[in-house]
Amino acid sequence: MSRPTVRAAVLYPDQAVTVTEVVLDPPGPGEVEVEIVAAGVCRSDLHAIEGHWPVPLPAVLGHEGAGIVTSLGAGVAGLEVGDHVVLSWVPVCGSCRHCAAQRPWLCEPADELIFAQGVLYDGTSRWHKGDDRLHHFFGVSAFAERVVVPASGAIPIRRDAPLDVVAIVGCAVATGVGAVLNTAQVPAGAELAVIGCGGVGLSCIQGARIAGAARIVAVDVNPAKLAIAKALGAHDTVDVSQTDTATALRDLQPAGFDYVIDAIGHVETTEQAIAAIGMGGAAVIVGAPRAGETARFDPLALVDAGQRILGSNYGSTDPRRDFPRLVDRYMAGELDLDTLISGSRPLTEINEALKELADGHALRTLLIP
Ligand code: COD
Ligand code: ZN
Repeated sequence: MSRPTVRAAVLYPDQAVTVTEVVLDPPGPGEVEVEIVAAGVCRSDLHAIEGHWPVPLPAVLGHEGAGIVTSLGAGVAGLEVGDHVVLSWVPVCGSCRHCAAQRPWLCEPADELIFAQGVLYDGTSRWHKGDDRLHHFFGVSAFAERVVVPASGAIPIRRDAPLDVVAIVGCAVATGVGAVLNTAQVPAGAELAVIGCGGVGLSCIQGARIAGAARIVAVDVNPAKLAIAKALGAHDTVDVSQTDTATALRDLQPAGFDYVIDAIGHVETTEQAIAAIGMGGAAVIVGAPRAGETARFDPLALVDAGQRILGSNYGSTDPRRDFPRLVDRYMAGELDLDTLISGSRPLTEINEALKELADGHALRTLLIP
């Protein structure tokens, strides 16, 4: 009997992304199969293509998506065929020390197997092309018609939410809103700046608006992104295409900010974020640099001013707790997801979608299989 194939976007070691028919094995114990309704294109997909991080290749790309459960592997509890799910790129083991300590975003086996090796929990992959094994990407591989993921990575949400909108909850929105509400726990009245207004940075701005921040300053090099930041709740915007970010932020707020979020992850933007915090402030590092890069800061100033540098991994998100809440906020009109979605394309146009993100024309493009 021939094995079932699905259309998927594969990143090959020569860094070409090709949409092709691949074999998807059925879900094993503790896994589920999901039919993808929509998948968002994130800057981290570009990082993988550009080789900034070590990623096992070839791999079926994509880490932000939503769909409908089509089949359950043995022993899966808490999910049913037909459930609407948003996919999580930290499909937790549920029993390591970080999971036990309610820090599922730091799940150790997810890091060691799912990220580092591009396989599922039994150490193997469900993806094949001919005799070759393809890897999973971030345990999601959303750029495909159907996927197999650990059941802990398929988060059930209410059925009246549009799957082709809430798909972006799984990365951009969880990462950005979570950095503000979970990692930094920004209180009402705080003064805050966000460097970088892509899908993630704009989600930070929305998190700050929800938290009741008294001042939200958006920083970008792209005026179009700054206009969207303003519409989503920024009180002030700073175009740093011709000026230094740290100086511009000091001019705007000489005493420094309570929180400055780096939603880009260049060494310079991380250093700028740390330089722009005030007494008792915190820099929240959301964007990740290329593997091996290091940033500099003045430890004496940090100690004198009682400041903190916080790394925010996945917005310190507990997907089972936070995804349904984020979807509820969208449905209640408290969180704008529609503005973050700049367009949609068929999966076959993935390279066009990647290009429009790289050249700054897109925010989130949805790929529809
Ligand atoms: N100064 C100000 N703004 C800048 C600068 C600069 N020097 N350079 C670029 N920008 C702006 C761009 O104009 C753009 O608006 C924005 O920064 C970047 O937006 P996107 O849409 O390209 O990026 P996002 O929002 O999709 O992703 C940003 C991340 C920082 C999350 C991502 O790149 C990253 O580093 N991820 C690693 C951390 C992580 O959580 N990874 C896992 C999944 S995302
Ligand atoms: Zn992402």
